[in-house]
Amino acid sequence: MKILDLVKNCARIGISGHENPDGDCVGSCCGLALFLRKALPSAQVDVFLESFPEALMRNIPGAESILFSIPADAKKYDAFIVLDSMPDRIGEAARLYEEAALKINIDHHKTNPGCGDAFYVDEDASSACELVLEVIDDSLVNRDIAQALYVGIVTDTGVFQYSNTKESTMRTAGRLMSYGFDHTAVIREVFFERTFLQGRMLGLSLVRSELLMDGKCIFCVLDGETIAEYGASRKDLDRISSQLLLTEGVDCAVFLHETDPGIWRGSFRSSNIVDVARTASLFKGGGHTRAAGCTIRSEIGEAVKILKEDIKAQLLAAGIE
Ligand SMILES: [Mn+2]
Repeated sequence: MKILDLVKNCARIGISGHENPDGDCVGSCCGLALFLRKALPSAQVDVFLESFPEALMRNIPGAESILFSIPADAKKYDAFIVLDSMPDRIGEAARLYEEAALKINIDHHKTNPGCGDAFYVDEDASSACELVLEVIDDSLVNRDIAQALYVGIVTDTGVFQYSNTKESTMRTAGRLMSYGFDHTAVIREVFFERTFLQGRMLGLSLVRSELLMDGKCIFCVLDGETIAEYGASRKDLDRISSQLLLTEGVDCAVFLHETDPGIWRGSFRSSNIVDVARTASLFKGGGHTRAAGCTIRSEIGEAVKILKEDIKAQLLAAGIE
């Protein structure tokens, strides 16, 4: 796919990505928007996203022009592009996608079958940003576009740590670095830095977690009351599952937290064996083999039982335990 072949005659182009946007989501949306504004100077290119951490705002060029709400009288778009997600996970922007004359979807989630009039889904890609770099024209890439896309690759590979990091990913990242942005600041601020409250919530989660299945699974459940006690909200609970997974001997990490009374967010990570996309799909969630998530609306005790049974079955099937 070359994106300009599809949208070169469009006067109004909308872009969005998934709810609770991460570095790959924001980076891919901004990288693509910066490119389209450069390639099609007379076109209007708008990006719609939910709010996201300040560190992404500072480190992703173009993020300052993102729209966080949809005007009631929003005109129809000639093309609407959904990145890093299926169109049903983009919140209110789904309406703009549905109304658009041309619907385009670019994603790297293996649970996405491909949506819209034109789609490019490659589950082997490290990130949506890597796919955006493939569909835009090399000759127009500049430092800002390179930095936006680099943030997404860094985020989704866990700074080149996860198994989705390939030789080609490193080459792509190297190519982006050659544009000369401050890559050390990007990695520190986007990936490693956390707020004081995020650190406290991580500490609390580690204390509250339990080891199961002969130490192969780590499990933590934080209810809404506990979260409120610390004055924390969803953004203060980012990346906890990845930290739990760093426990020696653990293959699968589960972090469940109550976002609203009776509604829970499940975040899953694994290192080698458990396919957590399968686990998340038990509650209509999705993601990747090694990183996935879901929303749980059923009784939590029962849900915990179902999750544990699935993980245990997968470990047993692999001859572990
Ligand atoms: Mn992604």
